[in-house]
Amino acid sequence: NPRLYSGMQPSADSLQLGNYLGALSPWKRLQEDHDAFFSVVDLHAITVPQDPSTLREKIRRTAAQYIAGGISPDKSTLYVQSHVPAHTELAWILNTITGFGEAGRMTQFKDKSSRYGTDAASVGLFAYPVLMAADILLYQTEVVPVGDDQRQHIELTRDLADRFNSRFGETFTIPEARIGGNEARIYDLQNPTSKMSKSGESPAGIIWVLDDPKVNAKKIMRAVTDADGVVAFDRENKPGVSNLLSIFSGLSGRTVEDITAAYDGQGYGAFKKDLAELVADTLGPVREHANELMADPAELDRLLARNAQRANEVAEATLDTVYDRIGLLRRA
Ligand code: AQP
Repeated sequence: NPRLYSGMQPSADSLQLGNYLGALSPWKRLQEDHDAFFSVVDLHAITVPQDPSTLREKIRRTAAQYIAGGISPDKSTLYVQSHVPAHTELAWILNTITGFGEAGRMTQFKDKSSRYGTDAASVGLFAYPVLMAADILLYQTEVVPVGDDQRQHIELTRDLADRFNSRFGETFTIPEARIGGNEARIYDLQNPTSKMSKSGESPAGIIWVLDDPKVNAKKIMRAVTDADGVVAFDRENKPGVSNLLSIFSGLSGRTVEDITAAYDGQGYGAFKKDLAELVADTLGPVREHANELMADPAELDRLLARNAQRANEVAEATLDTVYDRIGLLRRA
């Protein structure tokens, strides 16, 4: 089976609906016919300030949501990034072949550093995409399923792999991004032109996977729409309704055309009510299962340790080749 890698940051108490639709649900499908590695990227999360007293809990909660969302720790390798030291070791090496200007062009860095201010933005935040390249390349990954916002980072990963291969000899597989349809970019419910994000600012605009299903249903009912009352997909002129259609389609597996036809001439009320139910019915069981897993952290830690062992074996093999290619003296 083709090798697949992806990950998410444990940067909040819960994942948000964009993480669920743009990443977790495609992962679940893809693990069936891929040799999949899914990591909780804790080292990425600390590129912006995290509270040490809650970070550990967030790491476990993220892993629990992977499992509750359908990732099988027997079929797939599900582990915590920092449990595999090769990620940081390879990242350092890739840093040395990454251009300063090249890294500076990453739009995610520009967005996040403007939020924190240039002085508060760390070198780690700047190097974030290089660590991500290391994550992917260590596993000789062929397929990287990510949301649309990660397109530029995958391009950089491909460039770095290609550069390394031509400078030092064939070492890395060149990975391909697998980006979904409409559901690959979910927007904030209150501000439907900016992406839904764990670090987003509007509490009413973010659907949290682990939130009370009733609260999530209410947020859908209150989502921003427009005055014309027609359920139609038009990202430019009807960003709110289009976003709700993406969510509906992503959760139900129905096409946008099918959904717009079903609500033709009915206004937004019935459409929102059905979507609110769909969101609550989909995320409710994920929340319950995640809470069950969280109730036994020792068992969760054991599972993560077992999976990290497998990840380490694959990652160390790549790192050995890398050290050899660049002429380092590998520790005996
Ligand atoms: N709004 C979104 N729509 C579709 N996909 C999304 N993803 C994130 N937001 C959306 C996808 O989720 C995966 C993991 O993301 P991450 O946790 O590594 O970091 P992120 O992309 O920066 O996600 P957030 O929620 O916005 O986190 P913060 O606020 O901490 O930066 C990726 O595959 C991403 O595409």
